[in-house]
Amino acid sequence: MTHTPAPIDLLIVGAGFGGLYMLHTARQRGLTALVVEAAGGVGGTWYHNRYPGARVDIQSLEYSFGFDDALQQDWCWTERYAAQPELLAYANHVADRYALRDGILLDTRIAAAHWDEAALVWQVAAKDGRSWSARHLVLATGPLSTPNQPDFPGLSDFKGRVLHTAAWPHEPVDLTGLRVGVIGTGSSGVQTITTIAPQVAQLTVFQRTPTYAVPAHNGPLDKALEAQVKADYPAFRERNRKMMGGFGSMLPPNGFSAFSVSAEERERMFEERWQIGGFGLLGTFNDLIVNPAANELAGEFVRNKIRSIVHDPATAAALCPSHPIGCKRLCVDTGYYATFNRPNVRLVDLQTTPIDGFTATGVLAGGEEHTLDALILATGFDAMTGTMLRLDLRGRGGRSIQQHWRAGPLNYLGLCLSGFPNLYTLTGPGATAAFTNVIVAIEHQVQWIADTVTDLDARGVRTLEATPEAEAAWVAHVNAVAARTIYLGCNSWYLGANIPGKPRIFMPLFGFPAYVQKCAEVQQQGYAGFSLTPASC
Ligand code: NA7
Repeated sequence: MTHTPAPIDLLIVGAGFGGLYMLHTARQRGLTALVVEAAGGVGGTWYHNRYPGARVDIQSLEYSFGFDDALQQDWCWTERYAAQPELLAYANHVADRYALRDGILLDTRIAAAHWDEAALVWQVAAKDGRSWSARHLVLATGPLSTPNQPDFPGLSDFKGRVLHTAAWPHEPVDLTGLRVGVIGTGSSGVQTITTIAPQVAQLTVFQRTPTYAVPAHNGPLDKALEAQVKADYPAFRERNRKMMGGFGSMLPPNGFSAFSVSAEERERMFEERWQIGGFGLLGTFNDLIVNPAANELAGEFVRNKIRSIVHDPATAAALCPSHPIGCKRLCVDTGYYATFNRPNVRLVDLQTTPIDGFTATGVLAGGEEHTLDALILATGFDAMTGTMLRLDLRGRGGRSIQQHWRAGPLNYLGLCLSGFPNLYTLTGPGATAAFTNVIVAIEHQVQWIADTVTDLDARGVRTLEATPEAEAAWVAHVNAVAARTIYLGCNSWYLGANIPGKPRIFMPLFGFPAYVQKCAEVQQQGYAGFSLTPASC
């Protein structure tokens, strides 16, 4: 692979929130850095996911950068939960505000990155043939960035339009008056379904697994709340950083068991949080995520809501999930279940009537043809590893990432890989990002990487590489933490279970504060679990 002679300090792949903040931080530390981004603009998730109704499921006052008080004071969100266009505008504002654009190469897809053992640098090549060498490589490629396109046999027979929520066209898509099908009822499906139902002539929802959805109670941002938060934003951020998920200090979890109160009191407390909306329902009691019996009480509370909202008992029954609540990421909705009361909306339960095939004009399921003009795939992502595994990424001795991750994504601290020196994964497997307010997770990991690079430079250390022992112990730790929760109780993307053939390893770590503490300890201990190459080698 050819390369430019002078290595840059950091090559960063991806210009989402992670890549933007990594670039800004690197520059602040006096490091040279370049972001290479495949898309035509910055924003990552919020650049690609332009489907109807796309919005964040963590409150905007929390789902935003906290590293600069001037930024958080100046920026004004319009809604409690920002919609995709506003989030994309925010990403662009960050790029402009910190003059980042001259360090970002758009429309350029990285194809390969090979560790050069002689020069101790990464040789990185783009698909278009351009190449760079870099002392450190940061994969800010996002945990949910490679759309899952299931292999539906016969789909090409369908002559209507096929869209994927995560690769939505940039030009307006007018579904008015059309017969539309949606496959998938995760967060993207739920948001799409509720938004398009009033516009389309007929909506057919193909559901494989029913979903738990709690109300967002979205609306214009409460100005009094905004003023209150902005009056001491740094302390608000600090409180959030102490929360398990890096958010939620406005509605902290209760510190007692679901079994410590009477059935009436329990119901009242669930109801109180249902009325507030959002993920806080899972904090009604302190054992909902760790005790299956307690979890079942919360699940039954939501199922009772479904039965009370949905008029047709058969449809309500089909919409009721049986897996533990929270095991798949909870959806935060705006009238999802009530949508099934509309006369133009029909639920097809793929558990009882699986998809048999496609015709030119529709989907065949359960011996019936569902006639469609357009089909929307809301089928999620090859999460956490999919984007990295599509790179020609080779570490020491030419070992590929595909070989290294054959049995699952080995990593240390959710940041580094043995055999891949000076490589960092942002929001990757082994880190807390999937369970955390991702911007808070990004800020922490970026600071850790920047601290590490500057510290190693000061000490004359040229390479940092996780040991295989530390890596194995870390993956075991992540899975042991998950085993103490309800998270192993369903087929989620956390477990790789949504992709046929993907190794079943629990990928995200639960618990942000303990993770932050562990990462700090590793630094304080002189990079315990890493081997370091001094400058003389
Ligand atoms: P998700 O949450 O992975 O949801 C994908 C949905 O698509 C889910 O209902 C899947 O059913 C369904 N799916 C996937 N493959 C198939 C096939 N082959 N047949 C039928 N149905 C299928 O992705 P989202 O984009 O909604 O959300 C991803 C994250 O973004 C979310 O967790 C938030 O963090 C934001 P399954 O449940 O696998 O049976």
